[in-house]
Amino acid sequence: MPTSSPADTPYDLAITGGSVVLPDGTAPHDIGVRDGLIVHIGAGPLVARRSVDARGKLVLPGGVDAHCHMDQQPWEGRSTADDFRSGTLSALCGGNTTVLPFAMQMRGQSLRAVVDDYHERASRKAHIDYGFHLIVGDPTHDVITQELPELIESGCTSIKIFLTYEGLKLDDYEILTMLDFARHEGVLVMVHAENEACIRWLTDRLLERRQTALRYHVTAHSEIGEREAAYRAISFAELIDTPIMIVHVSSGSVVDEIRRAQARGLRIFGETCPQYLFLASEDIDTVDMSGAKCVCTPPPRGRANQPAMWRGLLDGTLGIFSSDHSPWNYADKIAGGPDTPFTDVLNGIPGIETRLPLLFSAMQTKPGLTLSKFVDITTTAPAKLYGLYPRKGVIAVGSDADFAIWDADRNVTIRNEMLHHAVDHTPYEGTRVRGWPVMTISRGEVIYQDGEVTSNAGRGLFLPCERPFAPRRSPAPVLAERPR
Ligand code: DUC
Ligand code: ZN
Ligand code: ZN
Repeated sequence: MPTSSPADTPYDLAITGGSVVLPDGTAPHDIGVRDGLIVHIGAGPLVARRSVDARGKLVLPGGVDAHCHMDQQPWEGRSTADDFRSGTLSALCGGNTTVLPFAMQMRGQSLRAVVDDYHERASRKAHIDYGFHLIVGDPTHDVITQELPELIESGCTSIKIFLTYEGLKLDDYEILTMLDFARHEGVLVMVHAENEACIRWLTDRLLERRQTALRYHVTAHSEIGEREAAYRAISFAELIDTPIMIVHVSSGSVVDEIRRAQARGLRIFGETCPQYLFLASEDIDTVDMSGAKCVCTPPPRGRANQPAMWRGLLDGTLGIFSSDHSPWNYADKIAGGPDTPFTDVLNGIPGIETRLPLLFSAMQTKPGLTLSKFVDITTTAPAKLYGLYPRKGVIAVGSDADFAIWDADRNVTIRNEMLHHAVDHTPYEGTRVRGWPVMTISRGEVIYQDGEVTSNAGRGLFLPCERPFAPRRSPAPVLAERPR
C-alpha cells in the first residue's frame, strides 16, 4: 500500500533503496519523513535534508518491547540494575523504538504516587518513547474508584496482576474484581500465572530436605502450578467475559490451555519471551552458580518443552514476543556466594537488546517464522494490543517515523561487552546469530548507527495508550436475569 504525498519542500529525512516491510509485504521503497512522521512511502528520488542509504538492508518498523522492567522500585530489597537511561539505551541498540515497562504498586502504596514517581524518572532519562503498564498489588476501593479511572484516562490502559508473590498477589475475589473493572473500562489485564500455594508448599518441602541447589527453583515453580493459575485466570476471564493476556508463558501445557480457550471463542491472549525458546532448565542446572544467570519466573522448562513453545508462537496461540527484561547483576543474584539457596536468587534475566536478534536469526531455521510474522509478534501486535497502533508498530503514512534498519547477513556472536544494559552478564553469552539492527530511527531522528549512539537521554516521550477494547458497562453475562 505505498502512498505518496507531493514533496514541495524537502523532507527532513529520506530512507532510500531499502527493502521496506509493510503490512502487505516487503518491497523496495523510498520513505520520506517530515516533522517526525512518515509522509511518503513509494518511488524516489526524494529531496531531503538528510538521506540514509538503505540499499541491501531491510527497513522494519522500530520494535515495540511490550514487557520489560527498568527503574523499578525496590522489590525483594533491590532496584533493577537498569534505569530508564540504560534500559532504553539497550533497547534502542537492539532495534526498538518503544518500550512498555511497569509502574509497580505494592500493598499499602498509592498507585497514583507510584506512577507520578515513574513519570518523573522516565521523563528525565528515556532515550525512546515509552508507555506504562500498571501493576496493581493493592486494589483498594480508592484505587479502583479514583486512581485507576484517572490513570486510564491519562493513557495507562493495561494492568498487570500477580497470582503469586508476597506484597503483590491478589486473592481470587480481588482478581474477579479487577477483571470486572477491566471489562467496565475496556482495558487489558495481564496475568502473572503461577499458583502461590504450590510454590510455597513445594519450597517448604524442598528446604526441609535441604534441597537448595539452583535446579530446585524449577521444581518449586512447577509447570503444573503455572498451568493451574493460567486455567484459573482463563476461567475467571470467561466468567466476567473480558479479555486477558497471560504473560511470560513458559510451558507447552499453558499453551494448550490458551489454545483451548481461544478455540472456544474466548479472547485470551498469550505472550512468550526469548528465555522460553532459547534457554532451558538444563541451563540453570550447572555445577557452579552460573546457572543463576538463567533464573527467572516462571523458569525456562526442559529443552523438550521448546518445540511446544515454538508451535504456540508459530500457530498464533502466543501472539506477542516480549523480552521480560528484568536486569540484576550476577553478584546480586547470588549475593550469598556459591551456596546461595535457590530461594534467595533474584528472579529475572536481561534481554531487551537481544530479543529481536535472537528471533530474527531463528528465521533461518524455523520455516513458519516469516519476516512478516517476525514483525507482527515483536512489533505490530503489541502496538495493537496495548493501544498504540497505528502511531507505533507499523510503517505507514501518518505513523511515527520509527525504524530499525537491519543487516540480514551480519554474523554476530553475542558478548555482554557489546551490549548497552547496565548488567554484568547476558544469558546468551557466546550465542551466534545472523542478522543485526545497524540503525535505529526514532520520530525521524537517527539515534543509533553502526555502533554509535547519537541519542540523548530524556528525548523519549510518554505515550498515552488508547483503551484497547470498548468499555462494557453492562454487568457480566453470568449475572443476567435468566441463568445461563
Ligand atoms: N514477573 C515478571 O513479569 N518479570 C520478572 C519476574 C516476574 O516474576
Ligand atoms: Zn510476571
Ligand atoms: Zn516481567
